[in-house]
Amino acid sequence: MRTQVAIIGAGPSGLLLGQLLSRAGIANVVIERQSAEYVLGRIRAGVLEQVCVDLLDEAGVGARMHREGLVHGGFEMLFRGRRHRIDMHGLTGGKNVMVYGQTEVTRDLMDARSAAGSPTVYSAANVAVHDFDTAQPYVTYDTDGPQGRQSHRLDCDIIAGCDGYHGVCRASVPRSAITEYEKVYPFGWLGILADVPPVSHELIYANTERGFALCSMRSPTRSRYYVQCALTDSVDAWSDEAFWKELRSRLDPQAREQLVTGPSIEKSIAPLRSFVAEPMRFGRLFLAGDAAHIVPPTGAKGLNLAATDVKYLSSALIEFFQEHSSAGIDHYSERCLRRVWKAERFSWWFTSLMHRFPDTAGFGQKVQEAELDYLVHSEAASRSLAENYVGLPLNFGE
Ligand code: RFL
Ligand code: PHB
Repeated sequence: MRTQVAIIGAGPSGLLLGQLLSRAGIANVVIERQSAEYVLGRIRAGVLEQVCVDLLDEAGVGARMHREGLVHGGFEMLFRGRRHRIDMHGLTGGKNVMVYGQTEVTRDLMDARSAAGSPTVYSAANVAVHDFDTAQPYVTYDTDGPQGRQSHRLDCDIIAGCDGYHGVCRASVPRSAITEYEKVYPFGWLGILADVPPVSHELIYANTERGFALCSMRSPTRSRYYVQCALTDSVDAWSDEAFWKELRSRLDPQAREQLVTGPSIEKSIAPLRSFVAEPMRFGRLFLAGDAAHIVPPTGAKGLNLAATDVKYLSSALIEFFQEHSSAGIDHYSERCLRRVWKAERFSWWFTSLMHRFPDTAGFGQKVQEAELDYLVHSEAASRSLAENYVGLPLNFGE
């Protein structure tokens, strides 16, 4: 089999890239290790920047998002028992974010891909990328069918590594060609999804003596909540009752009263990590999204960064195939990394500000509260937070 772009991974990066390329008439095949149901079962991001919303529109998959997504013009910061609103809309000259789950984005992209008849291989085993330092790269993988296990080879011009943090693409690059920067945080997020109305119509980010908490949502009837937990905690040890009790203890009196609890429909623990691999291009192999970088979820930047990598990559590949120019692909890595590091900086800062660290005790908490007090009362500081939260423009600093 032959295609122009072999895309490894059917997460949001791979599916969005496939959609943008297909619309430009560039042939692509998506190869995914898991089944489609498994991919749709992962509960992850919930907040989309305007740039990401625009990209989903450009890809022709924005209709349901505009119908069902929730437009938010602000969010709340809770500390010392009181909430303070950050008026994103007012502070950024009219920008908002869209609350619409990654699961729904993925479903919309999968539906568009099958409607367009673009080939996708799910449940592919032993995916391997070859010869990407030449002009004839290829991908091999196995599938299970009625005749047993079959091996396949996909020849291509370009390989897009959209296979997430644990994928095969970055791992296939010689160690001497790649530099990795990493910071691991000494806590995780325990998250639950429940069919109960959200405690507030906007997100609440809470800094408390018991640790961080986040009140988010997926719809007017579905809530997503997180509490900071120890890395050694196991999901099974957290009953729903224990979760609700812990969340309630981290809220202000009004929210505590308004909190509606119910059985969880998903519960998981995510470790927090900052990670960047440089560069993001190795010959004919291009990394995009979590395959190249991870941010802690505090700033809601992961999916958004994946979307902007894909925008840069699709534009560069369209230029490559249609205008026979390699200017875009030559500039890809540098262009992405400038944006990536700004999001890394913001996510690290917001994480450091909002969480309880084991080694800083009372002093650290007091300094955080002083910074939060400054943040919500200084218009300049609030604007900087709002500007980063809604997302920097696609061509920022260019
Ligand atoms: P994904 O989503 O991990 O998809 C990669 C896909 O590649 C497949 N794969 C392979 N396929 C073939 N062969 C192999 N060898 C393969 N190895 C892996 C995987 O099965 C998978 O389907 O990466 P992608 O597409 O780059 O998307 C990135 C986003 O998923 C991620 O950045 C966000 O979820 C991060 N994130 C958030 N981002 C936001 O922008 N806003 C948020 O509000 C937000 N909240 C979050 C988050 C991530 C979280 N967790 C669980 C880490 C909240 C949480 C709790
Ligand atoms: C979510 O709704 O899952 C969510 C929202 C905001 C974040 C992280 C996660 O910062």
